[in-house]
Amino acid sequence: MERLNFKKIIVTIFCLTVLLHAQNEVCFEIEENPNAGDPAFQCFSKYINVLDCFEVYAQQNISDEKVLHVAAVAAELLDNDEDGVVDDEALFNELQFQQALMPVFTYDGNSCMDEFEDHYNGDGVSAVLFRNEIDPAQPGHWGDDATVKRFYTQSIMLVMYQFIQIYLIFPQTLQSCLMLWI
Ligand SMILES: [Ca+2]
Repeated sequence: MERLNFKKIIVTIFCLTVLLHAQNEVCFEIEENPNAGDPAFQCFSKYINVLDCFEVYAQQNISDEKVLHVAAVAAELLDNDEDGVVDDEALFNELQFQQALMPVFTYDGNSCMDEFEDHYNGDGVSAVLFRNEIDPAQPGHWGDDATVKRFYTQSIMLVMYQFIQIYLIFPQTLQSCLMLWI
């Protein structure tokens, strides 16, 4: 039940919104897609593993700059003190457990997105990004860069999904926990 410290996770996520810097200095390298043989992932050629709990998959024609920006935003939000460890252990465990990932497509409804939707059977995706939604020069700026918003959507929805699953199985236990939080 410790993994479901939901209130703490939500508070942490919104606090980090305030702390997000205009630019970050996290360094990543783009790797080859480690799951290129999986039909759901075969159209992605760029890959970054962020802090062992969040993966970024991108199509070949997404610029390296944009792929690195997505990873850097995720890293900065997860590890605001930049010590290489996710600041919130509960959130780390949840993202890792769900095998959270962010697919980056060139545009909505393209063939890669169709393949992904047809073959992906996991629970680690709650949001996607498109090429024209990413602007490394204006991180988080409304109308220009949706990376921050999509990452929050992803994190919150994954935690909510787990929250609801537990509620369906152990409703009384969860209600007791909620009473303690109030
Ligand atoms: Ca940290």
